[in-house]
Amino acid sequence: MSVQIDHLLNETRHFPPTPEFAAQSVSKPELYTDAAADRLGFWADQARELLHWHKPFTKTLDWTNPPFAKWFEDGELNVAYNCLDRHVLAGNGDRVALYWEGEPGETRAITYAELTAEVKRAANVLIKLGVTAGDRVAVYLPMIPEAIVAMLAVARVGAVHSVIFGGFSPESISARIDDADAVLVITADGGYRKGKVSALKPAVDEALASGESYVRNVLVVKRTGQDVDWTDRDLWWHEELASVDAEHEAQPFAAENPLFILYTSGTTGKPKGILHTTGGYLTQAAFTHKNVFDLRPETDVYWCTADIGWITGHSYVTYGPLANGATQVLYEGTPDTPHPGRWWELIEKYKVTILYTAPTAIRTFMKLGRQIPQKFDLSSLRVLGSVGEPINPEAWMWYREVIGGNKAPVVDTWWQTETGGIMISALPGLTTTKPGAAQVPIPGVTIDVLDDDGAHVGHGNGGLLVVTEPWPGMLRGIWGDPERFKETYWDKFGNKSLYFAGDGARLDDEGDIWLLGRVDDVMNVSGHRLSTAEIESSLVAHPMTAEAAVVGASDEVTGQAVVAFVIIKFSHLDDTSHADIAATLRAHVSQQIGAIARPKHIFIVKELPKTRSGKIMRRLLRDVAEGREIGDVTTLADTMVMQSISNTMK
Ligand code: 6R9
Repeated sequence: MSVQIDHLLNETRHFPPTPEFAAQSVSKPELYTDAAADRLGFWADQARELLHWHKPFTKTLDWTNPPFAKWFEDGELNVAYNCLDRHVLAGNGDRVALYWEGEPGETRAITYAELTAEVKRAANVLIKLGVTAGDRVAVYLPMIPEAIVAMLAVARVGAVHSVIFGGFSPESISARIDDADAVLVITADGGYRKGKVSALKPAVDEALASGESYVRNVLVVKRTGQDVDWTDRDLWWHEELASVDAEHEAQPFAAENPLFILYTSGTTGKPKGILHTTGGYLTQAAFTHKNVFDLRPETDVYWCTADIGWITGHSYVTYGPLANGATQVLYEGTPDTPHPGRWWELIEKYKVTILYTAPTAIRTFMKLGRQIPQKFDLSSLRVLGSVGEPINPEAWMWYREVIGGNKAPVVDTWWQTETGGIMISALPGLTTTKPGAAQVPIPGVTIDVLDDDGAHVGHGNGGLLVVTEPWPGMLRGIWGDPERFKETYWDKFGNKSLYFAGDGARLDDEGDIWLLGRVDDVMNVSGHRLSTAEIESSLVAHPMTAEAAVVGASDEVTGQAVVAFVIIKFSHLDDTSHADIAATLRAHVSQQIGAIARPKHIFIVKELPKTRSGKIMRRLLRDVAEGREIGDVTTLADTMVMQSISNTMK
């Protein structure tokens, strides 16, 4: 980490908003002063201004039992009504909500009136299938409009969605279905990725094969038309939607009614079901989407490239943009299909004004060269956002110059599945930006950088990133595991109201925040969180493996890459080559967890470096994986182990 800090310390470029941008900024400087003067009053104002409350709240925050927060507790609202009906009632029904583009090239423009009508029917289908408020519904869909319709329909009837990323394996699907006791799964026959049809329903079938879940029905969207197996519990989405009433009146639910569970990797093997509720979450999603992207819903065309299987897809594809009545692009496929300029072609075609994407994508495009984006007219772009991992100053500058034509401000946004919405970011009309820094907490959020003892580190120093006060979009818990919720996030400093994010950060001389990456055993590969423990347990579940250690090694494009060191049982070493073993194990992890978790490299070793108490020293393995001089080995039980590992790799 010290190399990175030195490098960032040399970064002195500053980009103030242009006078024209500042003059028309959606965000006014009073946001900061108002929030500083009365933080809770500020959030209450935002909640009232940005959302429709069927029953107004009178209480803003209950924090009498930390870390369990209640926001806007006595208020009632309907999330889907806020994202749909009220825009239609306000006369904006003809505004396009989604410009959808399938990977093979089909297009659909869906207005707010049409989206509302479709969600009403889908809500009636859920009711017909016996889904009631509080029930959990799993969603396993590609990036098609029905994914958003499904989420909103679940929200509309007060049920709870658990969206499972389309790349996850049957085992990961069944673990999530079981953990949440889901009663319904919404999926598709398949989807298009990289020019090919990928199967989805067969993965759901396999996940449900044991027959032990509470799932009563599987609702299947016809996307690709491929053959699928069919059982009594399966129903076609289009047939069901056609069979129900078109009208559905949204009922209000309490502000703390659960909205969704989203699983994310932690430091142990078992993914955590992060729980979010409605009123506070939607307030923060809408507030940040409006102010961080300087949104003008009447004229902007917004595009967030995240998949709905991740939190960014929840807050900045579904909830924030639709609550704000924005027009957005939704794209099904990969950036390089059928040609490497596909994204830039879409921006030119739909005249996208706001782009929100991840550093790993930017670095991939940098590698391909600026001549590809330069073939397209990107002059409509006026705000660029980055999320998911630290953005290095080179990638930030390339994004600004090549994609933003040197005029569109870049905002680097730090947040997490747990925080629900953006927490640290420049506001493009107000903040002088610095390449590589997330910079300042958004108005109403309080952040500090502390040392291990909980003391403020001061300007110019590094430490641990902490949120010091509750915020409206905060997670309300880990599904079914309140103890793990407390231990993971709130026990670090012995003060139950300090939230420990798991990230390292540094304050520069001006007090701006620079994120430095995770400080725990969580890796960040292409902006996706993966747990070393989860991949290790998958590797040792294979009969060939005796022991395994996984580290995240720096990678030019993906930020980090999964590198595994495994000890193979003697009985398997004789007749199989190392290359074959590695290939088998990579396929095994891919099958157990999903392709994103597949190790980039697997090294077969005789021993692993361990301390005397038996802890694997991943720091040393990371040195090896990154080709560095091996660090201090004095705490190793056997100091020769590293020599032996380095020899294996030569
Ligand atoms: C939104 C999202 C959260 C983790 C987080 C941190 C990393 C996200 C970042 C960033 C540096 C940024 N992270 N944004 N690091 N700068 N702008 O990505 O949520 O998938 O839960 O990941 O991602 O390490 O702790 P999630």
